[in-house]
Amino acid sequence: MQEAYSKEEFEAKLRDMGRMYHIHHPFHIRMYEGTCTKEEIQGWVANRFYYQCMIPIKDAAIMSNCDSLEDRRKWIDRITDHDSVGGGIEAWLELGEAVGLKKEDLISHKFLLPSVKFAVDAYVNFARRSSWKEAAMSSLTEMFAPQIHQQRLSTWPNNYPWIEQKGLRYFQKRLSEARRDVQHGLAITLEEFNTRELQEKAFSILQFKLDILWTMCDALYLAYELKRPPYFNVAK
Ligand code: AHQ
Repeated sequence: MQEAYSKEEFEAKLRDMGRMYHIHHPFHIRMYEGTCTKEEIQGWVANRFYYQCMIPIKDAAIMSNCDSLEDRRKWIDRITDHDSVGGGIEAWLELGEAVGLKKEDLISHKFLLPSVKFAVDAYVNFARRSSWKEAAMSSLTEMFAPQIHQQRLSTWPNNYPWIEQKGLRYFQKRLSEARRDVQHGLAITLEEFNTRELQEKAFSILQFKLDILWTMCDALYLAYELKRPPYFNVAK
């Protein structure tokens, strides 16, 4: 096995994988270009709610595997960011209301597509069964997240004037939280993935998480843009 990349080279290669981030998925491109229909936006909000609900479960799984007090003290912030009163889960419910969805339809996951559920559950189960350090570095897609949150904040008001502005609080909130998460996640990754073999493993883990985000967009594209939801052509 070749020698390890320097920390700078390793970080640069991780960041270069951003070319596969779901900001480049046709569904997201249409979203910020402003050509999504109300139904497509609602479908995206309803399906992403399942992802948001499972993030704290995923992070609790990492906590349960983490034997480092120092790292648990930081990682717990990710759970409170979502679960606390006024936190991310509540902010996403406000987003749901702002796009015209009923709260009970979000909470019941009435519109959750099977492929979205499978992708999200794959992420949670990965976190449960992996070492806490491998699961921690899988969150590094958030290196690219501030850009996508800012893009929504900058384009939705003009593109989708029918969405109440207060619904965008979630994206505003994530700008700083994602940056804080990445500082911690990147420090763990650069420190712990310090052989070429471990660095190659890190690339494959980040690819797995990029695949999860991309697959979620594929499911929405199929169901809402191509109007081919599961069983569209057979009686359910
Ligand atoms: O809202 C998002 C969020 O809370 C998280 C947690 C983090 C993780 O632990 O994997 N990833 C993540 C992401 C959020 N929003 C996504 C988006 O496009 O709005 C981006 C996503 C990520 O990049 O992983």
